[in-house]
Amino acid sequence: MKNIDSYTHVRGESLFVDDMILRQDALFGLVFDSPKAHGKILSVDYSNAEAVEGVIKIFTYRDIVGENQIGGIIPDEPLWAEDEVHFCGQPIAFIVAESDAIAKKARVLIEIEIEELQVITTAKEAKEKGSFINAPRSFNLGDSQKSFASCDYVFEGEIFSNGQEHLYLETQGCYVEPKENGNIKITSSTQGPTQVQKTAAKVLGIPMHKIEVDVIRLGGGFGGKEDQATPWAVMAAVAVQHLNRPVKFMLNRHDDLRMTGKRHPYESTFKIGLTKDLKIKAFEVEFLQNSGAAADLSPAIAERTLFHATNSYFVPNVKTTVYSCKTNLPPNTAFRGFGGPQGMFVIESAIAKAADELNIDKKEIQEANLLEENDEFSYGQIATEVQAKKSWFDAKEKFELEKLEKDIVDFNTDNQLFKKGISLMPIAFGISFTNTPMNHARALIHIYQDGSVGVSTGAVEMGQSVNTKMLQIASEVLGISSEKVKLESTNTTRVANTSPSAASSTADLNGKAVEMACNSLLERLIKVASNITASKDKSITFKDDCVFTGDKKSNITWNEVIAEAMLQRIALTENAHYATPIIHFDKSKEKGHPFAYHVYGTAITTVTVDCLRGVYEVDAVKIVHDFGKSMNIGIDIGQVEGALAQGIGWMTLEEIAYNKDGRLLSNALSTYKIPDVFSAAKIVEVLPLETDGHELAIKKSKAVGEPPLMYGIGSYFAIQNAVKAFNKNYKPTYHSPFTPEKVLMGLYEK
Ligand code: LUZ
Ligand code: MOS
Repeated sequence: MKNIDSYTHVRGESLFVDDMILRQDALFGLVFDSPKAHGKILSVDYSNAEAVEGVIKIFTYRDIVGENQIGGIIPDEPLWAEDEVHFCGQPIAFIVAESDAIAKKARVLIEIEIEELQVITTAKEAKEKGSFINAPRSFNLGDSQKSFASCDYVFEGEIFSNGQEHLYLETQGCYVEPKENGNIKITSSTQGPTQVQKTAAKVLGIPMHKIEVDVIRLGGGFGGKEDQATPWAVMAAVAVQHLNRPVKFMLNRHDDLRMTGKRHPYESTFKIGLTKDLKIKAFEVEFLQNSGAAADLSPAIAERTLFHATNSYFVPNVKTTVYSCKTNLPPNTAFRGFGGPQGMFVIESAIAKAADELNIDKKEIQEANLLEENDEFSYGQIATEVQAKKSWFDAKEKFELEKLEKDIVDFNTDNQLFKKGISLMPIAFGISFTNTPMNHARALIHIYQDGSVGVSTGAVEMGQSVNTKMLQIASEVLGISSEKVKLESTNTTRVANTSPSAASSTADLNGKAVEMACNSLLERLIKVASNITASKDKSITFKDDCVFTGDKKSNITWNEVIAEAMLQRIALTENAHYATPIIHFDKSKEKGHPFAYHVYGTAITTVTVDCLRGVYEVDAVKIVHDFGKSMNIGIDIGQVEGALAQGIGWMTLEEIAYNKDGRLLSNALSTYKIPDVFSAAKIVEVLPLETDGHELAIKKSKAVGEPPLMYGIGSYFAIQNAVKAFNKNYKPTYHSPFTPEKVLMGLYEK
């Protein structure tokens, strides 16, 4: 089944926040933000800005009726700064005017005096100065310290991975309208409607039931709208509370880049110990996460880094520690993979370093340590239904690795100025929110009396096609055609208390709830149908909009059954709640079974480096991926392709740069490069691994949003291998992104 939004998408008819028709008296918002990364606010003079004709009001923390607090995990972040600022771009005030242009004109007239304080921009600096978000976390398995003594080889090193800008096509934004009796309706481009509702209620000092949050769809989220869509919606809501007029607030690209957090940069140090037969016996890492100026989701992201620190390998002795380091950057936040990619890059680098030192191929170490059935992860979960080896050997065989390698050797022998490189990248990614209480969802299904069906869930459509999957489930379970089913917007008055659409878990959690609700409806309808057809309940099924008795199609239609059910006063609405069974985690011991299951796969990446210019092309990425039993292979392969491009971008081109004063230098698309059509892999081949799927995955179709991003890590090592083929003196470093500048330096390193 194709994406249900494709028709309106290609015609430009799909609605986003920015397409909403505004009330005639609507106003427009704009943030005034800190020009300094750290300091005391001595004075702010709004008088010239307020005098601009068409400026209605400039809001500050003084206008907040409830609490000036938006921190989700830790209450450490004000909506608007009070007397201190902690990052460039930190919101201080909110200008509401009759137009965007007027607000912009007013913004430059605000005068601020700041007494500057010391600025920290790197995690290392923060650690040296003892500047942390919270206490460090540590996972332990076996005894790494003791095991190093009995290792044949021990290597140490330093790793850096840079942040990443989400660059959703649609910037952050919202439209907020006053309703009667102080009620407020927020339309927001958010992955977390409940987070917006809850935070708005707290800041406005009103109960949650007075706030309705509606989400039509997002033009991309990638984690950037899990927590960080909230402040903008809350600011507009504060203005609506005071002015009783609608406020629209879309960030322009420049403001969005400057004010929002990104993927966390990590600085890490590792120690890896191996035996002669290349088994990794011990592994220690200290991760320094650059969290930015407030917690946001950093503690949860740090935790996921620890969960994925050994990727798809079994290591019997592990000690991993992560520090969430407080710096004067915008609070960094969720980004597809949620700390997992940063963890995996470190162990892949450690293995690469060991292979370099031992003068062997990296894949020999990788292959010798792949997870097997019943291996234990450092956090106590026992690996089952493991596909690490199967995907690895399938990839080698089906994509003819030996031939690929030989072609590369031949090419490199024949060519002086172009060199090719290849690498293998296995993945194992845990599915579930690592915070167990978040793993739940609900669905509300109405069957209307004409037989058409409306489905509401907590799932947010952000281009990942989750609505298509929800529709597929409803139509399959009820046995009706997809035209009979409509997906409603995501709305807090229809489905309440939702977890954000995140953690690759949205289709699993919400899909299971849809399945349960539809099954309950079906039970009732089967009774009605069995009466009409005078046959036993057990023999009744619904298919193709008709009633079947046994295997025989009856002449009774779905619509007739619904009409009869109405006459019999049968409830045609159902609400279901799903909470993932089995999972648990004990933070006091750092042990448990946090994930419903893991997703596996292996990618083979080949690249060509232009050794005069340092530029490179990704020739091909060939992937064997564990979809389980995909319920929509077109959508799922689309997710693999998109995630791969994003992962390659993170590893190669995308370079976030702040100066020493904490100002974002890569603040436009002229200075921040994401992969375009020319730098995307020339060939992407995706072969589904043949497996039975997993019971806890919706229709046995495994989660697919985040895991394939980490295939992109393969591009880093493929480029390294090409550089090595050109320059025997090249000393590999593990400092991503591997930009053309760095490649060029490596090519001519003496
Ligand atoms: N968000 C979250 C996530 O709140 N918890 C998670 O475990 C998670 N994992 C991946 C992406 N977003
Ligand atoms: Mo996320 S990184 O919002 O799944």
